[in-house]
Amino acid sequence: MNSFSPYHSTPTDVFLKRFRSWKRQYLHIIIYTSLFWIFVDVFFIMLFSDCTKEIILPCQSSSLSSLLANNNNSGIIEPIIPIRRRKYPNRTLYNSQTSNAITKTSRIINKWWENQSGATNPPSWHGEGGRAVVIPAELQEQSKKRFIENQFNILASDLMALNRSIKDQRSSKCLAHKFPSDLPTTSIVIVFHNEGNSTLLRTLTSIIIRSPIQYIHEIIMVDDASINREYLKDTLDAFTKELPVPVHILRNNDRLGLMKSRLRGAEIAKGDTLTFLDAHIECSPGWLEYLLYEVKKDRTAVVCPIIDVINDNDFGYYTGSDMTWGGFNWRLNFRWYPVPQREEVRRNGDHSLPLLSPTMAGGLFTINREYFYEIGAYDPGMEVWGGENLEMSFRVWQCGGRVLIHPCSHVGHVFRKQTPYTFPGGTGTVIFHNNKRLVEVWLDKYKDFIYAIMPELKRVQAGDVSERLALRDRLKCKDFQWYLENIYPETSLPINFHHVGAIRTEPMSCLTLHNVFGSQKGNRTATLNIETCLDRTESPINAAYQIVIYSKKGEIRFDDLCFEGSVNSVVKLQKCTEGNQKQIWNYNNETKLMKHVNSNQCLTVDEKKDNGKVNVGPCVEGNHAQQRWYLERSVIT
Ligand SMILES: [Mn+2]
Repeated sequence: MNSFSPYHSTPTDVFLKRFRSWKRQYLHIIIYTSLFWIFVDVFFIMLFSDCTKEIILPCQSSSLSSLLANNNNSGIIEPIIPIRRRKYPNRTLYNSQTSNAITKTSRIINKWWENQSGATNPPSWHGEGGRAVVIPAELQEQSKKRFIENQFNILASDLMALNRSIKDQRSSKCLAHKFPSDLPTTSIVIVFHNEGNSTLLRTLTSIIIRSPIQYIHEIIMVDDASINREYLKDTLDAFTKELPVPVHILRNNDRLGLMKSRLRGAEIAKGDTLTFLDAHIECSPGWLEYLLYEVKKDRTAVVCPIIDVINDNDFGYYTGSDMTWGGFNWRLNFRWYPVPQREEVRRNGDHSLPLLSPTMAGGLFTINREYFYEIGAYDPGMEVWGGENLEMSFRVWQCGGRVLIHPCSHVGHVFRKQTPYTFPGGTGTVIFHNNKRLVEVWLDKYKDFIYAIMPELKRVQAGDVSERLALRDRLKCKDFQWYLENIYPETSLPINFHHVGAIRTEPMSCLTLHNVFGSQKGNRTATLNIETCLDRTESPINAAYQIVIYSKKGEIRFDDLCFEGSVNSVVKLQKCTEGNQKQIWNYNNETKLMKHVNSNQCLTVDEKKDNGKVNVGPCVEGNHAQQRWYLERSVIT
C-alpha cells in the first residue's frame, strides 16, 4: 500500500493546509479585536479627558481644560486635588464678564476636599510649598498694571492653585497637643469689598481643606457693596454651593464698613463660636482646633492666630513671629512689639502655649458667640474700618475677658502697603472719628494725654457714646489705668513717671522731636533738637513734639523711642529696650543737671556749633547754663 501517492494528500498535508488558513483568520481576529479596543479606548479618552479637545481644536472658551492644564496627562485624577487656575487667566478682570469656570471644575471633579491620599500638587506649580511666584516675563507688565486693582499682585495669585500647599507651621510641641472630640462649632464670618477673585476663593479653599469641617457650622460671607466685579456674584455663588459646608452670602446695598458688616454676618450665625477672617488669607494646617479649644476652656477668651505674611507682590508665604504681641503707640496705631520677658516666664518659655496679648490686630479671631454679644459686640457708632481692634481689646480686658494669641495656630494674610478701598468720608476723618469714640469711652484720664499728642483728635466729633458708656457701667469694667498697669505695663503711655511734658533749657528752648511716627516697618529717622518752646493752645500740633516722659525707670522717652547717650557724643533716639543702661538718666531737681548714668556725664546743649543738638558731655562744676534743665508744662501729673 502506497500511502505516498502524489495524488492523494497525506493527513499531515491536510493539517498544515488547514492550519495556514486558520492562522490567517486568527490574525484577522486579533487585528480587528485590537482595533476595536483601540477605538473604545480613544472613545473613553475623548469622553473623560477634556484636553483632547484642545489638542485637536484649541478650546479658547473652554476654561475647564486650562483649569486642569497640568493635571490631565497622567490619566490619574484622584491623587491630585485638581483645583487649578487657568494658566493665563483674564477672568478676574474686575469689570469684565466672567466665565463660570470654577463651577464646571468643582462639578466635574467632585468632592476635591475629600482627597485622603495625601497627594499634593506638582511641586513645579506656581507658589507650591508657600514659595514666591515667579511671574513669566511676558506677564510682568500686565501684573504691574493690574496691581492697583487690589493693591496686591492678583496675577501672581491667579497663577497659583487655589489649594496651593504651604508648610505646616506647627512646632513638634504644637503637634503633640491633643484635643477633645467635642470642640465647639464655629460660624466663620468673612467680610469682603471688591476682593480679588482668586484670593477670595483661595481663602475659602484653604478653610475647607485645612479644617475639620465638622466644626464649621457655616461660612457667612458679607459682600460690602462690591462694585463692577461680576465674579463676586454668580461665580462666587456657584463656587460656594459646591462646598461641603453651608455658605450664606449676604449682600449690602450700601457700604457699611467692616464692623457693621461683621455685625450683620454675626446676627445670622448659629455656631457655638464666631470666627472672623479677612478675605485674602490662607489657613495653615491645624489653624482652627487651637482657637476653638481655648474658647472651649474659657468662654471669655478671644483667641487670635499668628498672622503669617503673604507677600503682596509674589505671594511668598512667610512664617509670622511668635515673639511679638499686640500693642499700640501714642497715636493709637496698633503695633507689634517684642514679647517681654515676664510673659516668657509666665508660660515657662513654652511657645506652644497662648500669649496674653494686650491688643489684637483685629482681622482674625475666634470668640464664643454668646460672649461676643455679652461683651458688647462692636461699637455700632464706628464707621468703615479702624480703631475697632483696640476698642475690642481694651473692652475685653477691662471687662473681665482675655485676648490671646495662639502660637500654634497660623493664618497667612496678604499684607498691603496701602489700602485699595475708598473710605466714605475720607480715611483720616473715619479713623479719627472711631479713635475719638475709643478714647471717650475707654481711656479715662489718659484722654488728656492722647489729646495733647493728637490735638487733631480733640476737634473731631465722636457722636453719641452714651450707650457705650452704659455698657461699660453695666459690665462693671475696670479702668484704663488698671489695664495699663496689669495687662500692658510695657506700654509707651505714662504709668510710672516723674514728669510728662516739656523739658527746656535756658532760655526758652525745648527738647523737640521730629519724624517720630514712622510706619510699622520702622523706617524713620527721628531727630532730637533744641527749639523754641511752643504754646500748646497756640500751636498744639507742633507743641506735641515737645512732650516727653521722664519715667521712674529713668528713661526719657517719646512713644517707643528713648534718649540714648554715650561718652562725649550726640544724644540719639533709639527704640526703648528693657535694661539698656545707655537709656537711663538721673535728674537732680536741685542742681537741674540731667545725668547720663552709664557715662557719668551730663545732658548738654551743644554750644560750639549752633546746630540745636544735645550731647552727653562732662558735667561742669558750678552752675552751667548749657546743662540746666527744667521739667515743665506738664500734660498729666
Ligand atoms: Mn487684609
